[in-house]
Amino acid sequence: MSNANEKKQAGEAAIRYVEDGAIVGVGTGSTVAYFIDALADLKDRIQGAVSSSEQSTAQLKKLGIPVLDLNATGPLTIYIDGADECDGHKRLIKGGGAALTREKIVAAASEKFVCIIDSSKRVELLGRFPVPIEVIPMARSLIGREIVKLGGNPVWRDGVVTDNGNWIIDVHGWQITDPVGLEEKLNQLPGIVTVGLFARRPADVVLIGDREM
Ligand code: ABF
Repeated sequence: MSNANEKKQAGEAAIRYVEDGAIVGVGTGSTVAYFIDALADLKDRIQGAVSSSEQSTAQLKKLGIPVLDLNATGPLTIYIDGADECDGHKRLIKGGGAALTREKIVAAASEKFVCIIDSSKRVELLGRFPVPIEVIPMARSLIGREIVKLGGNPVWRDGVVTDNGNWIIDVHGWQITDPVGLEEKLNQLPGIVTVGLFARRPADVVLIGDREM
């Protein structure tokens, strides 16, 4: 099956986790776009959505799904999002779409994180996909030097500014045997806003196509 078909299957299968009356946390990316399309069919049965990016907000609003402020909603029961890589412990690399900061915020506010992917994202060891890191612009070179000390090859995603006005560094060359430890080590570095490792708080459910991992 093509990646696009698997993404569509996963996006549509995630609907089964949306309960009546829910406020749904919504991620970003092409797989999530399929989920948002499917969510539109339920829009009269849910209160609305909390979005993780301007991109998803635009699609939600175009389909008539109310977009709500996380400060007004309180904790969410469900968060649906994609990923760039997923290991056997449901730990993820995310941020290929440059939305990692708001994605991590909405995931942290949600009781259940359902990750929707195609089979090409499933890996045994995280790191083949370069780890996105959102940084405060003035800290780009400082963080780059720190990443080199940690054995990575930092590449500035030139020309990309996140919804929060920050920059992205993509880290190539890591074979991540301890994703939690690496996430915690990077989180300490001044200038880093968000690390694209979702390992301290992994997904709760992973759908590969329409199959639960
Ligand atoms: C988003 O989903 C990002 O974190 C990740 O980069 C992206 C995956 O994109 P796609 O679903 O288009 O493969 O949440």
